[in-house]
Amino acid sequence: MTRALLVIDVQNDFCPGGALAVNGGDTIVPGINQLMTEFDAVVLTQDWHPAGHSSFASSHEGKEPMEMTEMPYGPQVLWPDHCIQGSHGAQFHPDLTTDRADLIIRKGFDPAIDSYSAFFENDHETPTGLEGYLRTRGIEDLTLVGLATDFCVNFSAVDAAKLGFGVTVRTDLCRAIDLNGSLQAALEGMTQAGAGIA
Ligand code: VGL
Ligand code: ZN
Repeated sequence: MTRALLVIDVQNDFCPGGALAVNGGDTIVPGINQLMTEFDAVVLTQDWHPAGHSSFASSHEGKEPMEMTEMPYGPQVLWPDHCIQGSHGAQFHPDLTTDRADLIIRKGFDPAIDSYSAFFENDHETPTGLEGYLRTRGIEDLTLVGLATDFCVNFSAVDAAKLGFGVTVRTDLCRAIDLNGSLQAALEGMTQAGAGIA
């Protein structure tokens, strides 16, 4: 069995002081670095938006961050501007061991579609290419850690389980945004999809 560690969006903007800071986002970094040594492969994801991205509240007249909007692909939370390509906020947390990564996959670069999942954009059909990468490397089993539990980790875990990978989410090495009960909903959704919550 070939096992990969999938490290979701451990970037400055999701850590304290960042544009979309997740409580305690930085506290998981040492544990993630340590866990990397136990896997055959390590993949990092990086939220990577062009300026003016359609998931930003600032791109929608009269909308505030954390309000909802309707996109052609369904409901979408509007976020503060974050993880803009090339910015400091889009860089990995400075203490994250990026040297151990075999692959860094960027997502959210299409101005018109947000991408929470490491596998598909939020239309649930445009692939990022990660599935093919993992399959061609013979990877069958995934452990997920990172930010945020209830958005990018959640969507990645559910998609991975649907695609037939064995999935474990190490919630001790994840932190959540928790918007209107989104953490509880995510834990239930991931369990229902067949992901193991550890
Ligand atoms: C994320 C909101 C917007 C995440 C990314 O990494 O969970 N959340 N973009
Ligand atoms: Zn984003």
